[in-house]
Amino acid sequence: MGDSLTISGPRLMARLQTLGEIGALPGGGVCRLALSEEDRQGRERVLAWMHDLGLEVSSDAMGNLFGLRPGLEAGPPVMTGSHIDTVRTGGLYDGNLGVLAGLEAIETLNDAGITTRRPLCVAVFTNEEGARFAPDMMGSLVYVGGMPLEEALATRGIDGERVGDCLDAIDARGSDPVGAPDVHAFVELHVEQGPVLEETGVTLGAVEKVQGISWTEFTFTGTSNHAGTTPMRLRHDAGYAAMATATFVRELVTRIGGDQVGTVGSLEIAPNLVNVVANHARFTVDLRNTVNQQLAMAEQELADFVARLAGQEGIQVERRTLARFDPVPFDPAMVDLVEKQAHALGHSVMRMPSGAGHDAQMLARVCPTSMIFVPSVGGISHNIHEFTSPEDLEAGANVLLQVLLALSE
Ligand code: HGY
Ligand code: MN
Ligand code: MN
Repeated sequence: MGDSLTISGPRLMARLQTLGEIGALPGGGVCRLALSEEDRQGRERVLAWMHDLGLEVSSDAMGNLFGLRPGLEAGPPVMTGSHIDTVRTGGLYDGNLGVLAGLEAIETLNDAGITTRRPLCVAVFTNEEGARFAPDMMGSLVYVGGMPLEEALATRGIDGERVGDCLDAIDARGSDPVGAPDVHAFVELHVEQGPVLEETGVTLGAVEKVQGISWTEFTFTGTSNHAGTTPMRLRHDAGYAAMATATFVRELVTRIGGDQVGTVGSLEIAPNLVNVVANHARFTVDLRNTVNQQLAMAEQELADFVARLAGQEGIQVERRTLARFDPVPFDPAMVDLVEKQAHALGHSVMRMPSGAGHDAQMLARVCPTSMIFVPSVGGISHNIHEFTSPEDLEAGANVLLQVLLALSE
């Protein structure tokens, strides 16, 4: 059933553009931080589309949203979806594509008058990015029971606000419980956010796993002092120590090689003045690898470096783990299904890991899961110039439709 069905590319593009207007940045791109006013407006827009499509809408205590399309039979739904929160310099597609392609698949089935055997569900997971409130994938992690709800609600963001208060501020705290989902299977369409598909000239990715993620926040405390009068031997320079650590991270990941990556993406030093030795530095280190044992080795080398540096520079060190997820393999049968449906539609497809974290890695804890990737032009994402061609978006959404149909029969 539904082999000849195709989604409407223009309708999908129109929704992506409309949603992209919420939180639009002056020079292009989107800023829709989790649980912000822009997130509230984005949720409202998506909920309106869910209602327009006749879906049964619900939300849980973590603010995750669900649009359910009943099937001929009751029972656990086949689920798709993603997130609509973005980083500060987000694009049109990261997360948004997975949600809106899910709605597009539903509308295509509505137009064709097709009711699937199993129910279908489109999910919008809260705070996937983790850019404001760590860890990332927080909403889906709580949804699958991987993080206690109370712990998530008590989490303070980079602005000091609590998740629970921010959920309430945008009236997003739903009534459904979290922690024991009943999902038949989950498949997420997402932009690759890397260069592999484009460099390889392949249209689609059948994602086999998500690499391990390690986020640590370091706070260094030294002694502020006069930049001119303080001999180097008497300095306890928190700013130097932070930047020495950032340099070490680059050297470490270069030495490890393979899939190892490392990023110092946020850094603040105080008092941040030209003629004062910094007494405070707070920064984050994002380490990732597809091989957990190598990731653990990188974490250990970083810890050892910081301990040595603290002794040499005479600074105090506090550290906080913001996120730590092992690599997650996806269900081989689901990866086969994505590959098969891509081939059936005549698209080139390759098996690959995901460099980015995704809600799918959390759903994989409770049901068979995989992902469909489409190329990112220039391999860029978390950048206002993020772009994927309409043709590739359409190809990905059509494969999503066929995978959902195959899973729901
Ligand atoms: O950090 C990530 O990989 C994702 O964008 N949250
Ligand atoms: Mn994403
Ligand atoms: Mn992202």
